[in-house]
Amino acid sequence: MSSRSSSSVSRASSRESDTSTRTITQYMFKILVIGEAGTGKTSIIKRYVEDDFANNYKTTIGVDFAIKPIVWDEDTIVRLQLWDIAGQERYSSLTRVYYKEAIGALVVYDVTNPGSFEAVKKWKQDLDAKVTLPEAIGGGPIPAVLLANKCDLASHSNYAPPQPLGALDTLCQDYHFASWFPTSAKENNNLDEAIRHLVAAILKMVQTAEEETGINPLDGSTRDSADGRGITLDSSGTKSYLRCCF
Ligand SMILES: Nc1nc2c(ncn2[C@@H]2O[C@H](COP(=O)(O)OP(=O)(O)OP(=O)(O)O)[C@@H](O)[C@H]2O)c(=O)[nH]1
Ligand SMILES: [Mg+2]
Repeated sequence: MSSRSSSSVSRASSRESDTSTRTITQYMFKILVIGEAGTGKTSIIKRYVEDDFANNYKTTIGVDFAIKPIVWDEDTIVRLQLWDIAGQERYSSLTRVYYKEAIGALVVYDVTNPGSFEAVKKWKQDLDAKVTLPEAIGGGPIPAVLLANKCDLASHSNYAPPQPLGALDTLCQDYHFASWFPTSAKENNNLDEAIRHLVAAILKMVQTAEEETGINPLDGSTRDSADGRGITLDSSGTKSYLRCCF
């Protein structure tokens, strides 16, 4: 899989003259999942993609991947390519390669591990130093959402993290997170909401740039040049993939 296709967009051209078919736009977003070892990155992805959870801890070696398609609305499908980045220090020299062409990130800490909260700053700074948005969307940091994971273990609860809420808000402001969410991969809490928030932020940027320029800011394609790579719905509403895009 080329790194280019990892953040590219498949765009179907409009077919206004053909009333029996309707085309929808498919986006592919490369999303990084980063944070200290043991905070629950692999578990979050497993829960989100497979709706499954394992209590045993098997550390990630290097990087792993998962794909999650989302029917965003009747005209839009988003395929998330989730990159599960190992948290162990020994892999840190590889992150520049892993981060290439990412368009969004989930930064995870473990609410029962204060060290992992402190490390969020390091992960976010490293992320911002190594990957930026395409110039066509203005450059700058890629959208990121902070996940306060393992909230099922926070004793005082309602899934509130033990860190003072003010501290989380300040961290978000100082380190440019779009937002933070208390999550539990174990109890499937707030993952959909957090990821939808991130995807909404990315889509807004990409679609605004497309509307202004007519050009896909991620891969430079125009609607016409990408014709045929989208999905057509026939009059019965059946989906048919015209060509695989990655
Ligand atoms: N109680 C609870 N345990 C969790 C949760 N998420 C993950 N865990 C557990 O935490 C441990 C580590 O989870 P992983 O998902 O492997 O952590 P990771 O961040 O991928 O770790 P590395 O791959 O080493 O970077 C495992 O034993 C999981 O079962 C959660 O939301 N609640
Ligand atoms: Mg892992």
